[in-house]
Amino acid sequence: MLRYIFRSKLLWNHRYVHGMQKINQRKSFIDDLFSKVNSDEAEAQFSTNKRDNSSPNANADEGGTRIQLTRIKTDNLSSNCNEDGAEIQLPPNKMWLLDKGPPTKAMITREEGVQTLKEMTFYRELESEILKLYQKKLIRGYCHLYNGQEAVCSGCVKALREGDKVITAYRCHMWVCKLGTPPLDMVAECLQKETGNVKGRGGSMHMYNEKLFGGNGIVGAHVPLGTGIAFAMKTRNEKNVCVTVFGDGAANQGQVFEALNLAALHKLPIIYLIENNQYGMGTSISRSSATSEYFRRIDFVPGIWVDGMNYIGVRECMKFAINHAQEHGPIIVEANTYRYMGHSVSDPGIKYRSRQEIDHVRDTVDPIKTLSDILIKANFLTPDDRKSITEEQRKIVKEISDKANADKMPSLNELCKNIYAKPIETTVRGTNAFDCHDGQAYLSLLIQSKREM
Ligand SMILES: Cc1ncc(C[n+]2csc(CCOP(=O)(O)OP(=O)(O)O)c2C)c(N)n1
Ligand SMILES: [Mg+2]
Repeated sequence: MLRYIFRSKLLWNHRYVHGMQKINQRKSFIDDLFSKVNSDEAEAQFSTNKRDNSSPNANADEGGTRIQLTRIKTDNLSSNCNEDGAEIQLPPNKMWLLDKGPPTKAMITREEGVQTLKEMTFYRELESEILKLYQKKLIRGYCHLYNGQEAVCSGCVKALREGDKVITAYRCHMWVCKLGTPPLDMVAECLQKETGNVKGRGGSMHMYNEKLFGGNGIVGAHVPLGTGIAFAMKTRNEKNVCVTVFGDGAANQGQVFEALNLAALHKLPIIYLIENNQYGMGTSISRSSATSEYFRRIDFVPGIWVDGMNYIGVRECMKFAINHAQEHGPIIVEANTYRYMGHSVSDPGIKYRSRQEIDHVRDTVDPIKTLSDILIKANFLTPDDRKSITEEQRKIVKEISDKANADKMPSLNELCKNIYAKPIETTVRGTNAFDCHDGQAYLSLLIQSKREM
């Protein structure tokens, strides 16, 4: 029934846009979509972007963005389990300038699987809590949520070795925590409390720790920085890599190509990890990019496309990429993923795409669902366990949120520290940076100084 309503709605919208002539073509496309999604080896394609009718890209010839997300095969899973864990057949990676790629099969143990499921559930719940804090006006300024992309961060961080570094853009909450900052400090930073990761100075976009060089707000600008980190590693003869994470939108920046050139020239130990979440703000990849095959955009740096909704696939791909970068130099990894929320908390996220599109991705290839399906099929988990994990993580998140919220804001004196290496004069013409907030006091000071003149 749902399938029928959904299909009718899409056909109805389409009638206005393209006319009757294309309906038959569209109908068979949607049938095709569902028949693929219903099978485990499905490649879920979706095409509903409302504003994409004018796209010059051939990808959009069905009237919208075509989102390609892959589901993992779980049919024979229970028979592929032993005491070491379950063996998973991974969807094939696409490759560029590489003879060999990541393995097509990989193991996951019960312990790792359940732990990762808890962790991804935790961050999904935590981001949703952060949205609530923003809606209550407790978080101010920019705030970008990661819901839907969890498997990319989890899989990547699992593959890192001691000493490897990461730099990312502003969608950094999960990254900063996974790389060592306690979630309480991250939430406190979003709330700009003195207990926050950078003592309330940075907010949601600017957080750091020993392994993470930020949280960076300017699109693409951290890509040369990541390249510099890899350059430092190489010059110091350290046997480590820098994972430089950026989006599909940032991938079109000129400085990215300059960085790629330098990285290839110097054979730097760097992985350019592109989180292709299908949109840069309200613009879909088919409208922004002449080719959306980000992993093969440049003919002197190899690349791999990986299903970014599948933790195990990302983990294996990143292990391969790390070895490659260490041995041979730069490599691009494009993780195909999806963001459920709007671009930032102030974007409802449904003006440039439909709710059906979001629901469809959530229902078919969600990374948490994908992993829990695998664990259930492997008999590592029951559906009831799955429910209790969500409840348990929700409780932990609420405790963290309440605790962070009860912390103090930094004092004004504290806030102005460390802006200049040498503190500026505190008093200038009888006033200072803090006394001007009271308009009346400022005015009387002004009047008095005029009288004295
Ligand atoms: C140099 C620069 N241009 C524009 C912006 C505004 N802006 C912020 S995020 C964004 C889209 C980036 O999209 P993408 O790289 O795909 O990352 P995502 O938000 O999807 O994670 C834009 C244009 C900016 N912050 N910096
Ligand atoms: Mg994007």
